[in-house]
Amino acid sequence: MAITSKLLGDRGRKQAAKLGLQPGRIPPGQYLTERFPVLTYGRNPAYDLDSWSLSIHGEVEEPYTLRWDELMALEQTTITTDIHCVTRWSKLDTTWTGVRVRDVLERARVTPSGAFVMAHCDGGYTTNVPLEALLDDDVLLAHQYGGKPLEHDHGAPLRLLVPKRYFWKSAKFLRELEVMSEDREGFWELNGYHNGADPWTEQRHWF
Ligand SMILES: Nc1nc2c(c(=O)[nH]1)N[C@H]1C(S)=C(S)[C@@H](COP(=O)(O)O)O[C@H]1N2
Ligand SMILES: [Mo]
Repeated sequence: MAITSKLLGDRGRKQAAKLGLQPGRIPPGQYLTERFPVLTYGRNPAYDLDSWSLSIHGEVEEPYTLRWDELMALEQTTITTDIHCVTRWSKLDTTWTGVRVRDVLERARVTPSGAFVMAHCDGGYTTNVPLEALLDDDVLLAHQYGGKPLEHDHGAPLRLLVPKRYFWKSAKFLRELEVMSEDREGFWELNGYHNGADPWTEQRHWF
């Protein structure tokens, strides 16, 4: 395991050198891909934008739901960022458009007890993130990738984007943000993935 990780780390470093990237650009144990791999547990859930909604609830004073048109009417942000999957691919300079999660959470007025968030998706996938991590500028409810509507495989109509964590925290087919007072584990976290998911310290698995 350690040897594999070291080799892939060298691969990433070599790639970075060849491309003239700064050495710290690729996290340890990752290699670059130009492709955009698809990783979905189960099938893509069907959706209908007319009946679609996103619900914000839990440890908040004002739980609410947003219809698609309401979400689109909120301030939109475009960011370019690197993404890192625990299966060891990283992709640089990916461009996403959507609404800042911070804005959506602010409107719900999180109570002082709120400290973690569970993302719930169509199809049953879940993942948990500390509330604080969702307040960053680069955390989006993303509905466009590379200037085009998200492909279904990549989470249409809406996905969470948390670039600073391994990509399994970036929940596709997002339908609910549940603010929690205590941490609970989501789908992959319950199945052996590390709760933290920091690519720079390789928080990959518990074992
Ligand atoms: N709803 C849902 N979201 C999900 C997943 C999933 O299976 N279902 N897989 C996660 C994992 S493990 C990864 S690496 C990324 C993959 O995103 P991509 O398919 O757009 O590359 O989505 C994450 N979000
Ligand atoms: Mo993943």
